[in-house]
Amino acid sequence: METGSEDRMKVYFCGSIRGGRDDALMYRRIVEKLQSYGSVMTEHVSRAELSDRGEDAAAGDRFIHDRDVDWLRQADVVVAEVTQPSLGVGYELGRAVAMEKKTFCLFRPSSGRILSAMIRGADDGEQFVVSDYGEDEVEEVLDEFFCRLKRS
Ligand code: 6IA
Repeated sequence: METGSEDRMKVYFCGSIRGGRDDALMYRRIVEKLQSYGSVMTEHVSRAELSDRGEDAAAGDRFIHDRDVDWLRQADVVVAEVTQPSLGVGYELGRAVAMEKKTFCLFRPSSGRILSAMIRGADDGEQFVVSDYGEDEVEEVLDEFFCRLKRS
């Protein structure tokens, strides 16, 4: 049975904004799946209408930074799509490690890119996990991660 929204797992999702919006549709799919496990604090990252300028007339960069770091602090789990390189996502992942958050990174080798050693090399198989996936299997890979998370 679903409990009140305050009891739901808080998921912090990271995806490129100013690093480039090529994977915005994949972010949408990931966020939709994540919403079946808990409440996604950074749902805006997956908005198709958000451009790589990532501008918000009402909020300056300091506001965005401070609010996001605060959300990160409150998160139960961090999920990042890391195929499109993004300074902001790399920064969030570094902060997540420092905060000892359970973190799951998703990378698509079919992009032809090679993931940064600082992300791939941070995989410890438990607290920080990097998983390669193909376009068709993202929901399945997320299911496996959250299944393991529930058991731990
Ligand atoms: O360096 P990047 O812009 O690619 O960094 C992207 C990451 O930083 C995302 O995972 C976000 O959590 C965070 N981030 C960067 N810019 C914003 C932002 N801009 N709003 C929220 N989080 C951000 C304003 C967008 C607004 C119009 C909805």
